[in-house]
Amino acid sequence: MTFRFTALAFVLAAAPGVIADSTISPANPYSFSANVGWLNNKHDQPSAPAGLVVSEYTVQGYAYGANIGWIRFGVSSPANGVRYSNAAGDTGVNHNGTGDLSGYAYGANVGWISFNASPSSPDRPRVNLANGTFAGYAYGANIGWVNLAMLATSTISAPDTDADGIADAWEIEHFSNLTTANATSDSDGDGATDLTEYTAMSDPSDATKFFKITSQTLDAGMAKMTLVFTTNGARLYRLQWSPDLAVWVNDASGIQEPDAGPTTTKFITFPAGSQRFFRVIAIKPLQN
Ligand SMILES: [Ca+2]
Ligand SMILES: [Ca+2]
Ligand SMILES: [Ca+2]
Repeated sequence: MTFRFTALAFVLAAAPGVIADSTISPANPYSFSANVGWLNNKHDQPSAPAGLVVSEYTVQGYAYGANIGWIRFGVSSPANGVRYSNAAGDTGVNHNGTGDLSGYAYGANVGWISFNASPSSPDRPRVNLANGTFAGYAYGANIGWVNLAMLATSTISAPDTDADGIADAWEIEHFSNLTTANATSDSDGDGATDLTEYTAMSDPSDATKFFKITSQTLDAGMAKMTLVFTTNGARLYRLQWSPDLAVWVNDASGIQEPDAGPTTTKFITFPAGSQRFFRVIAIKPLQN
């Protein structure tokens, strides 16, 4: 009997979509300041934008406090099409893609509210990509600390006006336009399309970098395979095995967060058999 174990790296392409409403969870819309009370981050306005829209690159929209009125996180698109510079006329809250927030919100009655904190601070403002819950604090001189721990987003949006499956901000970040990259282009010629590189958050301009399994180690019991694969902190991962490349079975661990650093090590268990295939799927957080 021969045993064949093959490891593959796959990505799922997300369907293009337009986010027209707040991404904030209806059940968890509030943040809290001891000085001014509850802030509703999903408060609808008569006209767009309404509550907060958490995307891969920014947090846009408005929060509302009964005592202080509207707080603007970011309204128009960033000047560079990617993230706010937080220079005059280009202010807003940014998301680095891996959950950390930065930048400034502004309320006419309360002034600036800072989301900037040391990346190592346990109290830095951030969103958990696995479940959408916020954590940490923002700070304004006039309203004090704003506790984000009760707040959650249901989804993370990725505006895609040309509907090629690649977020506009990513296209502009890497190519400065919305036309170079599309669902079939492969700008660095590494065999991974630009859409695949976006979906896995690999570098579309470096042919040595693409989503791949870098090693596989079969346990002596023939029922456990340890895979090392390239990863990005802005993505989640699912391992699968197959007997025939037709039927794929999810690993019981479900969707998993990557390790810190450029690669992640996970294992998958499977029933004994003469032939087994394995793959890792990169998943856009809170989008699939
Ligand atoms: Ca696009
Ligand atoms: Ca490529
Ligand atoms: Ca590449």
